[in-house]
Amino acid sequence: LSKQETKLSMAYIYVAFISLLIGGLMGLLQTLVRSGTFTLPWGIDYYQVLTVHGVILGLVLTTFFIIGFQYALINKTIGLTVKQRKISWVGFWIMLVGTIMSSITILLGKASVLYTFYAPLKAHPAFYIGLALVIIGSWVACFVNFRQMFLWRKDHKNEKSPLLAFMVVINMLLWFIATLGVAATVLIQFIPWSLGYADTINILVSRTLFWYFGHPLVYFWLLPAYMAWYAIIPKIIGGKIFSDSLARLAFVLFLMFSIPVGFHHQLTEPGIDPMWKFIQVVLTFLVIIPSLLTAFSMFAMFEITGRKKGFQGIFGWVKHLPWKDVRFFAPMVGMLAFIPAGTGGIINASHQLNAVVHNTIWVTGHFHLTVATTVILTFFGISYWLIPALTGRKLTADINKLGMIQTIIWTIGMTIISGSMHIAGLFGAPRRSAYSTYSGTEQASEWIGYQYSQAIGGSILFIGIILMVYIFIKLAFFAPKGIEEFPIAEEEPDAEPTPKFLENWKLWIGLTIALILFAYTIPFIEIIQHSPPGSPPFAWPIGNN
Ligand code: HAS
Repeated sequence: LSKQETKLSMAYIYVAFISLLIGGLMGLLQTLVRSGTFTLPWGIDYYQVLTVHGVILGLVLTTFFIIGFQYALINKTIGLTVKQRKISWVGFWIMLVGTIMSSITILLGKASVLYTFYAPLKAHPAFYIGLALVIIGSWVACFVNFRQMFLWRKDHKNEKSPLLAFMVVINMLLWFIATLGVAATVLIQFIPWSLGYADTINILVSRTLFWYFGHPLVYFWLLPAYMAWYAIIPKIIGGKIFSDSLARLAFVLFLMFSIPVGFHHQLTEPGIDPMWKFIQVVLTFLVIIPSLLTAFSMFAMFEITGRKKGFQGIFGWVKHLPWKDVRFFAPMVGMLAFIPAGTGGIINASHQLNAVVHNTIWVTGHFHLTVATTVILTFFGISYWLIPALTGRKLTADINKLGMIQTIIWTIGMTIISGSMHIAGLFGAPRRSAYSTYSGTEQASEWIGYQYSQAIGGSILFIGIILMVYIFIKLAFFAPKGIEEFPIAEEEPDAEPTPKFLENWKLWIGLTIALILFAYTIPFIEIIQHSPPGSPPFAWPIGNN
């Protein structure tokens, strides 16, 4: 990539790694507080720390890393025009200003509302304005990617678009449609309310709009990891993409089914007709299918590559995998973690079982396995080749070794923390609570051992974070100069040609909108009808946190 192209992606990636350090430190502090052995100094509040942790890692790190990575993919596959690149920088600065605004508000203790910012918790208006800016800045990235794909298609009539560019456009479409919901609640509800222009806020509407965004958000995190699994890992292991059509189909299914499912986060909430909850649970089970397709495709790709290399027997192909190459090892551990992580997701989505785990720390365990293990380990795996490829340096054998150690530390830390969260959740331990003996109740005494384990896991993970930041600095500034491969795989030569309809954007966007309207219109009208603003319990006039 050219110097300018590199600069753009690296700008986003710097913010991501700074976020990792700050957010990770907050995670460590939380686990220590929850163990009951540590009190936060200088009057810092537990929820302040928890908000920094969730916002900085869940929203800032992920969004910045993903946009930076995706710009690199677009530059490498279909290229960005100079004009589009200049516009991209505007998006970056808007996002950065928004991030700084929201972060300062949280650090000053004026926005301890957690990353879901549920009303009636109320933050300082700067927090919501900052969030709105982050979203608006990210829309710039969406439109740059859409426009570039449009221009490319104009110049390449009847050609299949490069797989990775297609995937980036799907992920940005998913993000754009999803963020319309959170932008609506922030702009129409939260900002006027926090500024004092509105006396009340309709809580159920705000939560529904949040979760309309909140679930596709998790697939916005997951899809860049899938981009690497489908189109980068095969090259690293010396294989080919198993099926371009299957990969595109999986991404199209994510676009259609990841949005109309937000109610599975609201299954215990009153005010939503159970029939619509049921419908959205059915749709949730449909969004599991593209992940099952992905699992099938990965196994097939590993096996075919292994057999071509001459490995025999049912599991002989496992031996050919380059276990000592961190570009493969880190994402592979992420893949393996996704088997229990996805199983946990299916448990959450099952209505009756959700009643057991909802609002317990099981859910926190679930997302430490999904986003903090599967997705983040894949992002680390991407960093090992992307950063040297961008900065013109080499991933040396020594850094590779450090990366392997980092992956092992991360895996141990996450297994301990997430395992103990899952178990404590089944014993009823609530999520989002600081240390308490709950007036000495017997049930709460069962949880404390698991809280110690979380502190041990958190401490191990913090060592992993320091090591990862060290590796990042080495790869960005100090590794020896050289050429590192930007590994993009090709398709199997005997694969069937990809059907044209998979690139029928009008069809997929039309179906996505139709599904969203089907799943949300009637329940949304009912929510508004049943909860006119101003009538508790759905709308609260007061509520400073
Ligand atoms: Fe989830 C809550 C349901 C996936 C993240 N989820 C959350 C929250 C987060 C989150 C952050 O239905 C908390 C939100 C909050 O703060 O309240 N989740 C699901 C379902 C899936 C799922 C059905 N979640 C994810 C992913 C996330 C994520 C991915 C982040 C990236 N989740 C829920 C529900 C809740 C929830 C409820 C609400 C709970 C409540 O009550 O509050 C599915 O998408 C999972 C499908 C995945 C699979 C796994 C496929 C396996 C693969 C790996 C194959 C391995 C190979 C390696 C090939 C079926 C692809 C083999 C190699 C060898 C060498 C052998």
